[in-house]
Amino acid sequence: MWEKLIAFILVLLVIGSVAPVHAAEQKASTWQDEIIYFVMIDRFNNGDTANDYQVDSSDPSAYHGGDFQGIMEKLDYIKEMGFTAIWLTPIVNNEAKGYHGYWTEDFYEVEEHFGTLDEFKLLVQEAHNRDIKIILDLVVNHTGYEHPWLSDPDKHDWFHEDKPILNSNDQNLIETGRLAGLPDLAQENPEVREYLLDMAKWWIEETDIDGYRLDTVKHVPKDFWEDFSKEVKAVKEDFFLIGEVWHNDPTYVADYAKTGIDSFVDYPFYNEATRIFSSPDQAIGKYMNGIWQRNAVLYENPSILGNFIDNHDNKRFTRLAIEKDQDPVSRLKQALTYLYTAPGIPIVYYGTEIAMDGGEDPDNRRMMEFQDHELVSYISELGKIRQEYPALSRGDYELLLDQAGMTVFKRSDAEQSMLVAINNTTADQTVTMTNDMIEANQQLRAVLGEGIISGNSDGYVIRTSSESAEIFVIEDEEAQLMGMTSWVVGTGGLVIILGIVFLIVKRKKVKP
Ligand SMILES: [Ca+2]
Ligand SMILES: [Ca+2]
Repeated sequence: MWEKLIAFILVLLVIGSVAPVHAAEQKASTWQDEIIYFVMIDRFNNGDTANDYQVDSSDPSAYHGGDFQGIMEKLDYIKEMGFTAIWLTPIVNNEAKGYHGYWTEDFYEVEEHFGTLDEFKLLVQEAHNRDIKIILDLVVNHTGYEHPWLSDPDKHDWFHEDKPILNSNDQNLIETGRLAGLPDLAQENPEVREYLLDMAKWWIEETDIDGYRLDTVKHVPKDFWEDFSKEVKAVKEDFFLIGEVWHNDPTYVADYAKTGIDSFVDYPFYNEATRIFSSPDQAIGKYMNGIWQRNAVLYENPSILGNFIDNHDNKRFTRLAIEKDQDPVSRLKQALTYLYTAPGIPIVYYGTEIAMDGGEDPDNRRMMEFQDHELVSYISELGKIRQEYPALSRGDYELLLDQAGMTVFKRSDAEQSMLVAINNTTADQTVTMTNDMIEANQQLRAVLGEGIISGNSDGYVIRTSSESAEIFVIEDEEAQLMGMTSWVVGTGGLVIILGIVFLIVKRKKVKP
């Protein structure tokens, strides 16, 4: 009986110590907490040479051999870098040379270079087993150049007439013209619309993917996207839609949020971030703060936008830095720090973690080389920090200090406040955060970087070396003290309970 009592007390103790952690884990899963790794399937990892049909790694426009099996083998690598979701380029069957996936030949078949439908399902399952979500790239604007429907007399009205998009301000032409000469689907035709909606729903039901990255959104009419969002989101709870509206005007991009698309790859963010961080001494604060302020007005939830510094359609960030005679690794560290601490979902393009070089498409799609690299560690560290401190993914953004090449901003939610200091200059900097920026009686504990900064009568003095960044959690000294007290009390309580158990057992033993 005593053994049972002891076991019961021990169970209570275990439950008591585990419960708070469990509660923290149960926070509502929303997409703003994700960190996305973007993979071009053909260029990532060749896990199965049996599907290497006409592979030529010396030709940048040919298949290089990457496939589902290769991604599966690297899921742990992706997970360890702190990513929680993977965006994959389209997997549908493409016509010859469609290594990138954007030249559809059959909307319902899997590209044979990548593997089979069953292999893809397994990839999704293996990702889910690791708490990684899968976002699939989907193209509904156009087909490949030689799609069989083009020669099918019954499908004549499935395409718009062949005309190029010569005027980039003519929205009707943007929607009905041929992008890069690609056959443009007529979504206003009810048969086409139904086909595309059924297809989009089928992939979710069949493979259990978690989201779509929608290609060429601005080339398809908004009323199609309204139907699309409604129908597709009804298939799976919390299904995520992130659209590509490639435009520099934030109001133009934001107008598509009315269609029900949750998020967009933020090109206005990309333009400013790459310009500012690809060389030192550029002003940061006012420009990046401007992006945030505009987004905060334009979007219901600006923290769900997708931020990036690299993608498959633009020169790699490394190339931008090289063109300015800069060291790409230190430039990337600055840019990545901002990417991971600013409001918005960080999206990292494969290869950025090894500072992969690359000019315009297709040079920006070189085959991945897996290697130890300081940026792999740096990204892992940033990922850990972003996951550990939700204020970075959910909190407000407040610019505190903005001087030539140096910025300090605060990210706060109801639970915590973080301070990010980015020294984008080639000199060491010392800045003081006055008590109207950060209240007195607090301390800054570095989570990227080292040490604790206590305040003095002037405020908090932050010293940063040239081209470096630090992230702090702002802690209330009083709260710290209370935390210590509750720990002491908690530990004391445990000692007392164990003492009682000990006495009871002892008493039982001495009984005749
Ligand atoms: Ca292969
Ligand atoms: Ca179109």
